[in-house]
Amino acid sequence: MNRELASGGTLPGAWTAAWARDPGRPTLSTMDGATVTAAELAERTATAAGRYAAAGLAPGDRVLMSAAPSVDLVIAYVAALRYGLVVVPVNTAYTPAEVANLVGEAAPRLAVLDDPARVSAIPCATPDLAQLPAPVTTQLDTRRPNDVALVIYTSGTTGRPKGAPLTHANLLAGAHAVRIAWHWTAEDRLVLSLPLFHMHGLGVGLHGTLTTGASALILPRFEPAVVAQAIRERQATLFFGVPTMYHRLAGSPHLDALRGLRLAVSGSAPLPADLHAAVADGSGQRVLERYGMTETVMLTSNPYEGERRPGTVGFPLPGVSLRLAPREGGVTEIEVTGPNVIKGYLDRPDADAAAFTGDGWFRTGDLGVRDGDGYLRITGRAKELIISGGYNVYPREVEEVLRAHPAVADAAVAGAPSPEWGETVVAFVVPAGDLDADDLARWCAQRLAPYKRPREWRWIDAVPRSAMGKVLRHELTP
Ligand code: MLC
Ligand code: AMP
Repeated sequence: MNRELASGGTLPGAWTAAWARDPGRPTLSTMDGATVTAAELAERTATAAGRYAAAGLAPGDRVLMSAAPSVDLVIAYVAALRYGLVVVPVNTAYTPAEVANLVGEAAPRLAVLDDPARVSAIPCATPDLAQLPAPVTTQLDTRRPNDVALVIYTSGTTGRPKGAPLTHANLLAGAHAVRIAWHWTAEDRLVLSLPLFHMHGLGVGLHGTLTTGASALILPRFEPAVVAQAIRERQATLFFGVPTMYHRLAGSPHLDALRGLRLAVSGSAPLPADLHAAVADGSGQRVLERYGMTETVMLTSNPYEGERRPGTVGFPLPGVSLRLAPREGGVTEIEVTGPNVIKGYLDRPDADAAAFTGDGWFRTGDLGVRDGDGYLRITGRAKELIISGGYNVYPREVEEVLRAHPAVADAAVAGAPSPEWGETVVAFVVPAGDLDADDLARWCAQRLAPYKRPREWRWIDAVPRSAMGKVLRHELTP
């Protein structure tokens, strides 16, 4: 196996080495003209780390981060890792109740938020860390490969959220794997318009950039016109997006701008073959589709050189081993292992028992088959999950909120196909009294992030269930 994938190392170790190789290289930039060179990033993250130390945080403490992408957020994040903190990234769309739930679960010492009013139980700072005391000098970059760098919570299908602890070694293996596979070099310039609280934007976009010693143009949000302007004005070479972003680019007058890129990558949800074709027709760009997960960083990728086959996710990335395990009904589940894969969830032996095989392989919950010549095709999911615009919605979580409404006797949710979002959430409700969709929508708005809220409502007489009481989701027809 490639030495960088197998031997571990830490993210700050790789990043500071890259900065030292070329201190003058612009590493981060924004559309309003700000540029941060490698040397400046080294210095500004050291200063920010000194603020965490001055605030009384100690290496190993957790810090929750939930903010829109910005240079300040990247500095606060990199500084946290250099100081040895464990970062808990949280979706900015979460309601105060959802954030409070994670605060209770993760017990962070500090929250870094655009809007400090979103959290009340612990000290908060904005991404510029202005609320923290003046920096003190502190030790940096002392973490070891098997120390945890990130804990990302997934709501899971049952009970409490599951925390996936990703070590420096896991994340560095993931960053090197895509660096190697996509021929990423220090000369590359990535347009980064993905959120920085999920594996795609953080673990692929940002970590890949910093590990390679390349540069990223940070956009606060995805907008086709701004992405096109960024590609043209900054001679960007790379763009990474979820299928919804390609759908919006394809429906805009800005698709042609993708022509200027060296590589456009899609992931986090299936890229429909007709969208792949529309992007190719309108921009000449043959989008490279890859497959990954929070718990495993990236797993497979279509080839950089050679056929990028629509409807498939290609081959295992460097360092990743993959096998197809037979399941009931003649289907096969994708199981993986490698230096990129977590060893277990935080304090959840029940979840570990379900997610890992006896010989230590991770069950992805995704079903797949190989084409005759080895391309992996994802054919479905063994897990109960709806993916909307690249965000995961766990049906159980939405159902629990609906069932808690006093005028709901029972409820179930399912994903309906959507050209824009991939899937959208549809609710099937058995009313127990007078009830309309507006009441339920208001109820959900107080408790669930917008992307989890049902977009359509169906009134039914009974939720179809198995003898064991399990919702028969395939019998719910959106
Ligand atoms: C926003 N909305 C969504 C939504 N995103 N609804 C369903 N699904 C989503 N994903 C809501 C908004 O709150 C708003 O609701 C309405 O839809 C219209 O919003 P918008 O302004 O059009 O949306 P926008 O803010 O532009 O967001 C769309 C998007 C965003 C595609 C840019 O969803 C996004 O950044 N997705 C990327 C997710 C991602 O990074 N996933 C990676 C997971 S890691 P209202 O009620 O206000 O009208 C992973 C591993 C791997 O999966 O392999 O990568
Ligand atoms: P998350 O838990 O947010 O990391 O989401 C991971 C899940 O996203 C995977 O288990 C897959 O179900 C899905 N996924 C990621 N990339 C792809 C892809 N290219 N095609 C299909 N599904 C994908």
